[in-house]
Amino acid sequence: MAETIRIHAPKSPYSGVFAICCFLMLSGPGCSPSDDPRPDTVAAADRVEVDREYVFDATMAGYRGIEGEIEGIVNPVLTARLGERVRITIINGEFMVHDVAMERHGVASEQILEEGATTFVDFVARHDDTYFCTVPGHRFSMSGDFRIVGEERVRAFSLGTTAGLSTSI
Ligand SMILES: [Cu+2]
Repeated sequence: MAETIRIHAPKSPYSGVFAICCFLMLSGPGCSPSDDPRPDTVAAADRVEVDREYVFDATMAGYRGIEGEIEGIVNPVLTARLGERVRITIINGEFMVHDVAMERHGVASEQILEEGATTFVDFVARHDDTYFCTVPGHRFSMSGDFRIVGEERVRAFSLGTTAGLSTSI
């Protein structure tokens, strides 16, 4: 049926769109799983676009970067430009309660317990800050700096492990 529409109404700029819409409507429910077990709020938040995302393996030894320029670095300095939407995602590296919170931005993730569980915190970068685990006794080893950087500033890396890199700030 959709093919008939395309062939007999080729001059209308809308016919193609209409055919595509029909196709999507017909094929949509079949392909996309609609039985997402997560609550709507989490699923919706998950789909929010962010400008910058950092991913950590979280253990009592600290937040260890998993991807990008923070890979392998424990409690690295995170950076963002003013106004950017930032996400910090943590993956639990052990069976212990952890979370991640921003002291000044005033946001905190949910707490996770199981190894391999994941959660995140989203915020708009407004000022320098500190990220940390709110579980009592954890902040000592699980915290790091978050810094706003400008156009002229090279992204800061970690405090210790990349001290050899020449980052001009
Ligand atoms: Cu913790």
